[in-house]
Amino acid sequence: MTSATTTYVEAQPYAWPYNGDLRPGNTALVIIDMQTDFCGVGGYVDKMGYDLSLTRAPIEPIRALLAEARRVGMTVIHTREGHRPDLSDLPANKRWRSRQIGSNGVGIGDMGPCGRILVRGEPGWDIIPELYPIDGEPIIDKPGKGSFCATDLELILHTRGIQNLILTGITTDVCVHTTMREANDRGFECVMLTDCTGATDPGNHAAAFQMIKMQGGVFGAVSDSRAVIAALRSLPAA
Ligand code: C5J
Repeated sequence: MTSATTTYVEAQPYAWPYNGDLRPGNTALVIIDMQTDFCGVGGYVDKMGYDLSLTRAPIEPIRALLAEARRVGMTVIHTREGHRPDLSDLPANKRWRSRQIGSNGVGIGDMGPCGRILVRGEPGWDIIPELYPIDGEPIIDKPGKGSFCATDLELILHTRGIQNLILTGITTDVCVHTTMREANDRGFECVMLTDCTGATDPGNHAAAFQMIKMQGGVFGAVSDSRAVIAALRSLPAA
C-alpha cells in the first residue's frame, strides 16, 4: 500500500512499518541460518530426527522475496550459525545439550554426514545453494542464536542507515525470534514473515507469531511474502 509519501506492508497487528517509511535505502531483508545443517539431508536438524519438510518449507517463498529485494536494491543480509574449528567459541553447556538428542550422542562440533556439525568451513554449515549470497550481500557469522551477539551486524546496519528489518529464515522460534528480540531492543522496526520461516515444531512456529502480535506488536509485526512483495512492487527498480 503506497500513498504519495508512505509505503506500508499489510501486516498484523498493524500495517508495517509503523511510520510508513519503507524504502530500499532504509530497509534490510535478513535471511537467517538457511544452512544445510538446519534444512539439508544429513545436517544437524536431520540428525536430531526432526521433519526436514518443516525447515525446508520457507526456501521457495524466501527465493521469491530475495529476487524482489535484489530488484529494488534493498540491503540483503545472510547469517550462519557456527563455531570456530577449535571450538573455542562453543560453550560447554551448548555442546553438552546438543549431544542429548538423536540416537548416537553426536552433537555440535562432532563429525556427521555433512562434516563437523555447525563448524565454520564444513559443508553442512554453509548456506544452501538455492539462497546463496551474491557479491555485496554481507554474511554474518554468529556463534549464538541471536544475530547481534558477538557479531558486527549492528554496525553494518547503522552504517547503511537501516531502520526496518524483514526477518526470514530458520528456525522461527530459536534464531529468528532471538534476532527479532535483539533487534527490537536496539530500536529496529521489525516484521517476521510466516511463510518465509520454519520451525522444527509446527506448534512452536504458530506460538512464535502469536507472541509477536501481543501488546500491540510487542516485538514488531507479522506478515507474509505475498504482502511484502506487493509493497516492494510498488517501489521503483534500483
Ligand atoms: C537452532 C537456529 N535452532 N538457527 N538454530 O539451534 O534456529
